[in-house]
Amino acid sequence: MIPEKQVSLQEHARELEPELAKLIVAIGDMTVPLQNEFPHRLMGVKNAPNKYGEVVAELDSWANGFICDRLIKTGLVRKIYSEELESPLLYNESAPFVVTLDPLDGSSNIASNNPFGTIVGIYRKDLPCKGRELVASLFKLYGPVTTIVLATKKGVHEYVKHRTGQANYMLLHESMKLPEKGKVIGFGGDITDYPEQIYKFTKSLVKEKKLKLRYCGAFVGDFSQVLHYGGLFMYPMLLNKPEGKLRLTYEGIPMGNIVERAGGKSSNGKCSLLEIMPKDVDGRTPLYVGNREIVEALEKALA
Ligand code: AHM
Ligand code: MG
Repeated sequence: MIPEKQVSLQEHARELEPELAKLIVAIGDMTVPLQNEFPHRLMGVKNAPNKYGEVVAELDSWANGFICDRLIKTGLVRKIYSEELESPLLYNESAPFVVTLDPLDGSSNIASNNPFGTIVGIYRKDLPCKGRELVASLFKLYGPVTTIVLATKKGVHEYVKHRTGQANYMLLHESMKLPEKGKVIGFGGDITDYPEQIYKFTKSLVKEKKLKLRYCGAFVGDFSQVLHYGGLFMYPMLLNKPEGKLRLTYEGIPMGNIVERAGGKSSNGKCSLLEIMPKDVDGRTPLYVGNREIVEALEKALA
């Protein structure tokens, strides 16, 4: 639903508990200084790989430091778990929230100027705990326009950053729900590494159900189109990587919360991503998110 009058994120967040609203507004306020640095940090990689042994883009590493610093300065965050931190950052034991962070999802899109984003999970409890414990989760998409999609118990709302005016983010879509009929499919990983059932299922979505393949290479971008047009995004189990690529805590759970609150379904192939008790905060998971009936059919095909 598109709201009739312009409502800022600050105003709209008044429906939330005040300290949660404050944290979310602070996350929105980080956008301008963060984006101002993008042009200066498009090139280069860090010398040391991250904890997954992956090459880290200079922008990814800087964004992680910047966002962690700003989160700490809110005084509302007691611990940060980040995809780009070796170990969690315990800062203020009396602060209310524990935050998970993928500072720059889709970092291989930096060099080609394709979309990338930031994924955040907000808990009151410390990890490990199931995704059902999330108080809120959101992603920012730095695309042609910058958006925040926020999921709380009040629903899923999308805000867009305006270039002028005092209030930076304005409500764009309130109480988002996935369209009933899915239109698009996006999938990561090498198709030749897909198990037969997944390959067949994917082919049937394209050939029989006529879903259109649209893949941008950043989970945030591919997820956003599923939210708007309906369909499926997956980074499945692969023959050589049964756990897939995406991380349960930093990527799967926060986005699983958004899709489920928008009426869709998340899965690791067997159950909801929000029902898994993570054994390791850095663990990976096969990931399937989208319209409920599509994800259920996929679970069936895998059973
Ligand atoms: P990143 O957080 O290191 O950028 O990795 C996650 C990204 C996702 O955004 C995207 O869905 C996936 O990796 C793409 O991987 P691939 O290039 O293997 O398809
Ligand atoms: Mg990342």
